[in-house]
Amino acid sequence: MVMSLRWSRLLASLLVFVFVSSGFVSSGLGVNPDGWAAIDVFVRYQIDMNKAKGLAGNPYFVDKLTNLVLQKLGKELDAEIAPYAKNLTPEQKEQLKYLLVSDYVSHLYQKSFYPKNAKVLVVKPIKVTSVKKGGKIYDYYYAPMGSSIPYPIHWWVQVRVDINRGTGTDSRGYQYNVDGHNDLFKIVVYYDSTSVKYELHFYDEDHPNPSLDAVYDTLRCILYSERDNRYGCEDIESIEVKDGSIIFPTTFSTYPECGYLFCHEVSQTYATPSPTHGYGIESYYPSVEVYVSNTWNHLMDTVDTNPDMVKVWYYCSWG
Ligand SMILES: [Ca+2]
Ligand SMILES: [Ca+2]
Ligand SMILES: [Ca+2]
Repeated sequence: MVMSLRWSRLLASLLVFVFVSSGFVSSGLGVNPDGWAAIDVFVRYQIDMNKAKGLAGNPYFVDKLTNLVLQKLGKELDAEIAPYAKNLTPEQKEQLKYLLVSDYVSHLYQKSFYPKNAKVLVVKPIKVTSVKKGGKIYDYYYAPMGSSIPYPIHWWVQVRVDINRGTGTDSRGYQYNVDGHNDLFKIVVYYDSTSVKYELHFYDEDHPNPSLDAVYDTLRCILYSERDNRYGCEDIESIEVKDGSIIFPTTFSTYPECGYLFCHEVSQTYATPSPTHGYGIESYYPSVEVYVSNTWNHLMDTVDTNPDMVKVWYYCSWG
């Protein structure tokens, strides 16, 4: 599907507005707001400047930009989603706008983290066995690939309902009704001698509310016209490993929430309706496990935020 001109123009104006008005940088670049190629160049430039200024690790990066967009351009977004959102409540429409914008900012931000002169591997996990243990079934997937990537991550763990569908309530009391088919079906690995970026491809992601999910899938696949749409709309998220640490750039499921005196960490669970894209760093070790569906939109951590939910385990052998 080809992105509509209206979407192109809206996003172009959003992005120009966001990065100029946020005060992160003042750019002298001439930008044609109708041209996606020019926008991509412009945004990459802005992100590079943020990184150079040390703002890349701000845990509120995506949230701040998202809220700024919603505050200033909510009406334009309303007009964009209106044809698809007739059956949604006003609250769901607000959620939808937040989800779409935060996903888009996060997407562009993640694209800036590629090792220079990277070698590339494409790995597709294959199911090899199911094991029953303690009344639960564990599916094991295997992805053999000889390589010399510097920080191999072998274990990727996804909650089963995200693949097989299901309904329920998560440990924080959020309800979900998801149709599944959101399998981690491909991992694209970009690496050089000192760092590696894992780009995780899921067939889809499911908002816990099916009505909202249907509209969300449709709009994402208009927005990202190159993505696989056989089971909804493909979701792509990435992490980076270097200097002995795993970096979750806008893909961390935990974020700090601060009151007047203290901050505390919020560990978001699977069915959190509007997840906050956190920024986080965890230690790398060879047997580390990455929980790729701590939230339904595939925010992650090396810590499981849904220990009560059944999992599927993917094992990658990197040779
Ligand atoms: Ca789905
Ligand atoms: Ca979906
Ligand atoms: Ca996602």
